[in-house]
Amino acid sequence: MRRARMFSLVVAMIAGLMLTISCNSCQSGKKTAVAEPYQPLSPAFNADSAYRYLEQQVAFGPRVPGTAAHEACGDWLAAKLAAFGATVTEQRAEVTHYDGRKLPIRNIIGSYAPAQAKRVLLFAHWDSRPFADQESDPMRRLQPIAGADDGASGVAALLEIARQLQQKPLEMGVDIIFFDLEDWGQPSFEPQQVTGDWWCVGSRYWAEEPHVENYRAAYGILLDMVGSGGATFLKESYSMRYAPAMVERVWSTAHKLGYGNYFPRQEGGYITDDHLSVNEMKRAPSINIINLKRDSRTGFAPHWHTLNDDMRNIDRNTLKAVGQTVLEVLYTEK
Ligand code: AHN
Ligand code: ZN
Repeated sequence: MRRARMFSLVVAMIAGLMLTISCNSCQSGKKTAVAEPYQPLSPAFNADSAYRYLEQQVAFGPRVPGTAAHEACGDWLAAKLAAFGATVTEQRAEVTHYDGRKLPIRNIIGSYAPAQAKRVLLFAHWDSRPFADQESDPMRRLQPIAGADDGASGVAALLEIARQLQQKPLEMGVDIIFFDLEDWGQPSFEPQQVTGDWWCVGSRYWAEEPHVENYRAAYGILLDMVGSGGATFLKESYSMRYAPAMVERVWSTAHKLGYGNYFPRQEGGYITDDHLSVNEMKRAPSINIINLKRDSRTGFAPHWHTLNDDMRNIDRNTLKAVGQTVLEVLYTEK
């Protein structure tokens, strides 16, 4: 017994010594051979959670302003923001559209630390387009789109960010705005194109009449079509004009996190989108993170404004790349 115990003690000592040596050598090897990986300061963005919020919006049916599905989804979005600890404000209005039709606007705003002077604005549109006017079949063009990517994806990422903001509060204020009536621009199949601004109507209404008087934020980030596989967020040109420093900060953060493939350092052209009025009215220097394609007919992904914009295109990895990048920008703010 004594000999056996002595033997196992010696074996344990030798094993321990070898472990120490190998550990020392591997550590010193790491220090010389591999650069220190970037250490994120943000909590982990849960892409499964974002995916579920996306599915839940699509399950209401097309979120076309004036429909029951739109109203029900709006109630659900406001309740989600409230459940995630935001102070919720709604802005309702009515506007006259290009065809003389009266359309309702319902902007939904969730605020964190509403009394803080320093603020950041995050936004996306929550309505979906009433007509799939990029379809080739004229009958199919009249149907509303599901808007999984165009609409629901940006909102889903922002809901997951809201959930994270509740769990790990920031000192600065954050406003999350879901803008309505972005996507009811006059359809391309109508022969008489009426002059006017028929896109991004909800955000223009808010930019002119914000929910808080003299509203200003340090910067703004718009998420538009951030859910499809193989998305490429080219540097949108209004973003470069109005907020070049933010473009640089967001793109370099994405590259540090390992999402460089989604954020090529290439310019993608001017896109009339919800960030335009926010910039023009000087509410916040704002950028647009939007999936742009240089080699497509429309400049967007092939499912854009077609009946194919449904769950089949949605890829959790894209939601993760965008969501984690935005979170990291927020949690590295000084
Ligand atoms: C225009 O095509 C004029 N603007 C694109 C903005 C948009 C529509 N984003 C999503 N749907
Ligand atoms: Zn659209």
